[in-house]
Amino acid sequence: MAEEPGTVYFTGTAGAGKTKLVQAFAEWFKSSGYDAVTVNLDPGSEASETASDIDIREWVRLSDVMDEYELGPNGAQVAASDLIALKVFEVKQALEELRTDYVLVDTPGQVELFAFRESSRAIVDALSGDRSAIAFLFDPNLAKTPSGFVSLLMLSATVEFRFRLPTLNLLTKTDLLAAERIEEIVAWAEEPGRLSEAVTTEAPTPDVQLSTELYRAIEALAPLTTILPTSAVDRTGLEAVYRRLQQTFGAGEDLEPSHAPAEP
Ligand SMILES: Nc1nc2c(ncn2[C@@H]2O[C@H](COP(=O)(O)OP(=O)(O)OP(=O)(O)O)[C@@H](O)[C@H]2O)c(=O)[nH]1
Ligand SMILES: [Mg+2]
Repeated sequence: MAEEPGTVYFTGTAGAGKTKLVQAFAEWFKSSGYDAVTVNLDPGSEASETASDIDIREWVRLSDVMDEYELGPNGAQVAASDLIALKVFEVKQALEELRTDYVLVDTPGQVELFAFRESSRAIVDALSGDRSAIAFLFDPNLAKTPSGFVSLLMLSATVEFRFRLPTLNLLTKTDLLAAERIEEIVAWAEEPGRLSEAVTTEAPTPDVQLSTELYRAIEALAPLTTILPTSAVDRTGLEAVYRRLQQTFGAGEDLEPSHAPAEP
């Protein structure tokens, strides 16, 4: 077992599939014979409290914050994200009691809460060390149009810029997409020319300067980008994500299974 576990923060727009992917990935780890611990950092999560090994709702719960501070759900989310930072020591202690190779962290529903609050940076710094990464989830509902894809690419770059952590782009819910659509989205990530062409075809703009600037932005972002197709339903791509994470953490090799894989 590595000295320090690899910690992966799953983030993305509301409903992108964070909670379900964290759970599917944890199950994949277990059935492949590796160790993983799940942490829920979403105080408003509706998932069952037993679904994560460590759950922030033990300390901070959105409905309580709404009542106590007389806030609506959005204001309460903002207040809760700062209250979570005050409980990070408790979370860290709980984590240290569960020695593991990987920590999979589910983050609050709205990406801007995780990306833009200073408290998130403090939480990430406190919970994880050098072996940390972000999995940025592309919801296929948005990612299937060229303009939606570009918007997510920019959001992912913003998250990477805020946290300065290696960021993996994952397309989620691929069981809902036809194979050609998945291929097309993967190609947009890998070939900026195709993406720019698709954007211009989708919404031709008479503003030449805007198209040129947008093209430049895409060219700057896209060559650094790949996107891995995943599905929490049929488990597509989970092994590929694991291999990419191992490379990111500089481990290169796969971990030795810490116990025999479960019999199918
Ligand atoms: N078909 C399919 N549906 C999925 C998959 N992953 C998630 N979903 C569905 O998408 C919806 C949102 O999934 P969640 O995992 O709750 O997404 P989330 O990003 O955690 O959502 P919030 O925390 O509310 O922002 C749910 O209805 C899930 O059942 C998937 O791989 N395939
Ligand atoms: Mg969720």
